[in-house]
Amino acid sequence: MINLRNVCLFLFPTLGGLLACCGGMGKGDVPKTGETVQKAAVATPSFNADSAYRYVEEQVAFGPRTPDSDAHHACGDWLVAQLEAFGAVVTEQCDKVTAFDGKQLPMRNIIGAFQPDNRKRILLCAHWDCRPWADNDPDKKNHHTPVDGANDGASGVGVLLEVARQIQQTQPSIGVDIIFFDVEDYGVPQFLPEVDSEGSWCLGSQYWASSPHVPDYNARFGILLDMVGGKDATFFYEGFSKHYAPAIADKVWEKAHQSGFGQYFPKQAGGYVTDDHLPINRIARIPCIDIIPMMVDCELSSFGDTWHTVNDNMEHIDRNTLKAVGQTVLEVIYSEK
Ligand code: AHN
Ligand code: ZN
Repeated sequence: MINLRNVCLFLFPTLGGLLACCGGMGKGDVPKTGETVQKAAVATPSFNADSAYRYVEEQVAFGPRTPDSDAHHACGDWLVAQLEAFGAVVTEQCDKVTAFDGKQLPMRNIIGAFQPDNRKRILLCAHWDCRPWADNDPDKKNHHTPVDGANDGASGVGVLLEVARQIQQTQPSIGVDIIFFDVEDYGVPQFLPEVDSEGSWCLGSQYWASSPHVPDYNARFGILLDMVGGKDATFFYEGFSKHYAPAIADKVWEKAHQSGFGQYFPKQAGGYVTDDHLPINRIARIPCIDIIPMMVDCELSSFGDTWHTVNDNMEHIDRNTLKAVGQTVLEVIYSEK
């Protein structure tokens, strides 16, 4: 599908000009006097939600990608191979990080760079690890069961893999870095209420923001995707995003509305969420927003009823939401000059 709004516009004042347009202007053609040629950004490709859905499914098929599990290792290798197959220059950041419980966890941030030499860049990110505990499950006996992370983890990564595939087919005017952060979801579980949870989330992004994969790394802005596959998700403005990156939030929500996905993106304030965009804003000092659901009518969590439960599985992934978010992100990428 061609998005007419973003197709290169040739504005001709005369019928002759119009005919020239229909005949097609050759490469070296010079517009006649009085004709205006407006160079537009690259036309936005169409985000394929079936493809994104498959990428979500493939991650979930490894099993829960909890830190240091076999599924985690295998899925990490697969993510690297996927990004490389899409033509990205891949860098891995591997190190140990210390969890709230004193455990030393192996961390593996995976970064795919498109047009690495382009100085005009944007950053897209999602976490790829799974939570080891379904501690928000209504049934207490599930609290120590790891989650499938179909929405919480795999959905954001799945959307970004499809974005990567589209970038390979249609190069945008800017460079794009896709970062899959590790160890986001090892925050203090609810069954340990006495432990201070501040700083226990987002260990991979804290690490990257303190030592980016490229010295003096910079990007115009960042977009974090977190839980972008739930049915009828509503993405209100997340509080820290509006605080640190108001212009980016406005740009993204505007693109969503222009693309026909306004129902997913109410232009209203939501709550503040500690997430991977915080270290990016506060430590790396790159304005970064978070696209994260805030559900008005959910009983178990404002992130949705499957959040940190054993129901965060493929049954609750909706292609329409993946499409709304993925197409919006593509519109943003391809409108950058
Ligand atoms: C807190 O619950 C403090 N932050 C949510 C971050 C998160 C967990 N995103 C996905 N899972
Ligand atoms: Zn989570």
